[in-house]
Amino acid sequence: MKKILVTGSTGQIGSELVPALRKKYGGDNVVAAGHKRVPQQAFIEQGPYVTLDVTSIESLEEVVTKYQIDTIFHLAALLSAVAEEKPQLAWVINMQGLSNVLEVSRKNKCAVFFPSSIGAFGPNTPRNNTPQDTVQRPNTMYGICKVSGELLCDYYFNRFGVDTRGIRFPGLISYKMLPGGGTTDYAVEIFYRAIQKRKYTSFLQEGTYLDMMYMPDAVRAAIELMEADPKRLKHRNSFNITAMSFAPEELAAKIKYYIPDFLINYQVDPVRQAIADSWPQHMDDGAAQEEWGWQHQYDLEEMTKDMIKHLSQKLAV
Ligand code: AKB
Repeated sequence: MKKILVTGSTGQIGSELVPALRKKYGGDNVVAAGHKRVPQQAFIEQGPYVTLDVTSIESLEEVVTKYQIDTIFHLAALLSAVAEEKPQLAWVINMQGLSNVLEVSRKNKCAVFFPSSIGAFGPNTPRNNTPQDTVQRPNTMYGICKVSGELLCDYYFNRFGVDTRGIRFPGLISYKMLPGGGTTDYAVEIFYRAIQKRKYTSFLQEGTYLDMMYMPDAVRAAIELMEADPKRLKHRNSFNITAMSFAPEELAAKIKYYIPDFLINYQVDPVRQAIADSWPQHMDDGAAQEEWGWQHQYDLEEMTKDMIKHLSQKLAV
């Protein structure tokens, strides 16, 4: 990786991936692309920033050729809950965007990182120890885009030799940027409310177990996969990875250790609950461990401690 483009760079993952890539490969070698959201000032100062609509193949190709890009981290996409509200828009952004990225990458010999998700699984998938290779029949627009995206990336690798690699991310927890419109967002919101208001109303019910990961692990995973020796990769799109699995009441109990008067209650959102109920509770990430040495660093304990420390500083409590 010498010249990198990150699409959707102002989102939850991009806001932390771009600085990590710039630290590793140099600020000038990482072009951050965003569309509607205004990027943080530091972000623009530390390297090139472009406004880019990934559904326009011409605009994408212009950026790739101008900056002589050889690797694209394609993060621009709508998340699960928003995609259920706007399924047609989700199909255009998530699928047309990816198809454009793959086609431009074929022509310009770029490698591609594609973030898939636990959403690529569905209600017929085994929910515990979800195997790397198993049934993938999601019943959400987000999931349909993710599983189609995995297949399209594998197609471009097998048919045209484009170096595509991907990860099925669990819910991602971070203090720098709020996620926008996902089902696992509760696991971030809860920290803000706990620190600011001492109470949180969860939109997922008690007992809803989902795979989760702290953002530093997620960012490291994306970089490590793209650095991995291709000869070791038996899979490409996409690898299961996880770090922890918990239900809302378990996260609340951990937070309560630091904020003893914190209270959680429940007002279930049927749409997001149905999405969560169709996703794995705990994936088997053995293939990622074996093929590129994946290991998480943060468990529930470590993540909660770090989130409370950094978010309290950020919110100046
Ligand atoms: C979402 O909830 O939509 C995402 C995901 C798990 O892919 N965080």
